[in-house]
Amino acid sequence: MNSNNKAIKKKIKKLLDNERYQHTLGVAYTAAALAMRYREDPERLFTAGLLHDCAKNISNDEKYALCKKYKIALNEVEKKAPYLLHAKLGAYIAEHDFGIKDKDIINAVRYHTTGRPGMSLVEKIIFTADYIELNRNEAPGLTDIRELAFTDIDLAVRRILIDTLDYLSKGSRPVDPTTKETYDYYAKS
Ligand code: DGI
Ligand code: FE
Ligand code: FE
Repeated sequence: MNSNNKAIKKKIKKLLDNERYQHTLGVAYTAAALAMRYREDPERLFTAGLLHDCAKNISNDEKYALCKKYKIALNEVEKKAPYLLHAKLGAYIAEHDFGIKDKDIINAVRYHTTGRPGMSLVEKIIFTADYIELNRNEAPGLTDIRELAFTDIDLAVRRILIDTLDYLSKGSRPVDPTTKETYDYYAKS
């Protein structure tokens, strides 16, 4: 691990509770492994993995206050579902508090929950690693999705979106418009 990632890891440990930190390390190492598989830069993906949930342990009130302070625009679903905010807010924190300049890393944090149409490889890897890392063990079909992640990342993304929309349709949580657009782009038909 390079010194930059060592420093980010230290800082992230202080921002997160232990469970979230263990998940974060799982995402970072899984993303680095996927980077090796797809000939991306593993250090770069490790950074994105470390940062993806950096805003997760901020309270809902504080998240809304920070979005207002940083002038981050919220859609109607985000106004009602504060847990979705950690992605957008995390991207801001990654850029401004951690000094990340790599737009791909910032977008990977920003879209890790909803995905977006036309994701880059870096974004697809974080989206997928978040779903399959070792501490995740509730989603159905994980064995298949984990294999797919290392054989065809686009098929993995497609399958995760189908399963996520299916899961959301069975609950009462509102679906973010970006999640729907991502589903239409990667999984419809
Ligand atoms: O922060 P994590 O828990 O590591 O993971 P995450 O940021 O991907 O959040 C995962 C949850 O987000 C999962 O339960 C599915 C849910 N989710 C994804 N898209 C949407 C969504 N929830 C709502 N309400 N609306 C969405 O569009
Ligand atoms: Fe998250
Ligand atoms: Fe996560």
